[in-house]
Amino acid sequence: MSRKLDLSHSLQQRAETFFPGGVNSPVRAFRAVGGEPPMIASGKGARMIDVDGNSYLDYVLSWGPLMLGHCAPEVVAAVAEANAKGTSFGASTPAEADLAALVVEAFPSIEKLRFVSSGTEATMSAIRLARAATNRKYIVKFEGCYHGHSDALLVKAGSGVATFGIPGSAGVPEEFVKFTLALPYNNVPALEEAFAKFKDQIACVIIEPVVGNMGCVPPRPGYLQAVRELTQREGTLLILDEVMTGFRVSFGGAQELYNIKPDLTTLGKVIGGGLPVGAYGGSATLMDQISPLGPVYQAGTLSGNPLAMAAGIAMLKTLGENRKMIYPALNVMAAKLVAGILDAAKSAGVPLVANQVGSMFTWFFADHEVFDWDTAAPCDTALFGRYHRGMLDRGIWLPPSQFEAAFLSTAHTAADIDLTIAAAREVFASLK
Ligand code: HOZ
Repeated sequence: MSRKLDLSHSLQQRAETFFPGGVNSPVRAFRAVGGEPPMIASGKGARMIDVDGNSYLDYVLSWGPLMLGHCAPEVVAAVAEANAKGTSFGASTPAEADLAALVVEAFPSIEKLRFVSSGTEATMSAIRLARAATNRKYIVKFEGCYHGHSDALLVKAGSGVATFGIPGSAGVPEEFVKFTLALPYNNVPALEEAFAKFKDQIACVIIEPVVGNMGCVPPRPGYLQAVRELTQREGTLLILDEVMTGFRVSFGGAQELYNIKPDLTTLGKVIGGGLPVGAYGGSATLMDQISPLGPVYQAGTLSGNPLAMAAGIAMLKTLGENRKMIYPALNVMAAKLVAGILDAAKSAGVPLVANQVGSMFTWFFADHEVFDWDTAAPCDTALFGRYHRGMLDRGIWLPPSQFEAAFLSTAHTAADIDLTIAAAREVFASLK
């Protein structure tokens, strides 16, 4: 079974003359799974079409933002309306506060926020604020968590850094990361030890409350509560990085799902409705330390961009108005998909385990529980690559890395789930 990819192939070759690896973000090059990365022509609902006319059922959804699928009519209409009025002004527009009001209502821990253009900017700025507010230098992150590509946060990171098996990034002087402590996820004693060793020196703990960037890895029961208690006890700020989980695992994010009140939250992906938006926010007291009210500088030409705000408002309004139906339905559908694929693997004798939180999930090619980076790393990535190629050949688009989460949208149907499980049965049978 193989698709025709002639046009994709020649366009990829052209792209390689312009971009490193032919891509503008490394994981898109499919290097970890092998095979040709198709060039996408369009998307509609749960499907994407490549330039050669092949259709794919999409479980990546632009790496999370597209909760309503591709070209959701509400989002398309809102962007078109905003577009007709002007694409960017470098001055404030009313839509910024409209989107902020929706965020603040959904996230009670956020009184004030700042819009930026990416998750990377959001986490980098939140950390700057945390250091300023505490007058401390050290930060704690967790192995396998990814918080964007700023220097201090690439240490033992997930996502592409994990996918390519590199410890961090070249070009980051060791002096720039000497205040970054990378600890194992889901491990309370390791955090206690760090607090004892760096007493009164840790500005913040930044964490993906449900990790998406080493594949989906949920917090063990009580873990986030322990992190919250320890940070509070030590005068350290807790930053929940909800770029992936915000408006995804629940309307109010992981902090609503697990009942955790962080000091700062970072958001992105879903809040931009598929356009580039990030945000960081927290109490008014903390956020008022940001320029021009306070001494912490952060700025952006396209921050609060009117098209992105319009897309975000349409997305959050639609999700908010239908949240009682959307989130439970996605959870049930995802559970059915996850169980169906596990069953298919079992029948074929392929070792596979899975993690799922709401509409975020990962199947790991392993026969042990995956709860941190040390348990994620030994998964059979070669087998994952063969599985990925087999599924793609059958029109199923999965994340091109063992260490990325897959997602569902409201555009996916029960028939899509059945079709995906049937495709997986064929692929698992061919893996022997
Ligand atoms: N931050 C996204 C989820 N891991 C990946 C996007 C990318 O690296 O292109």
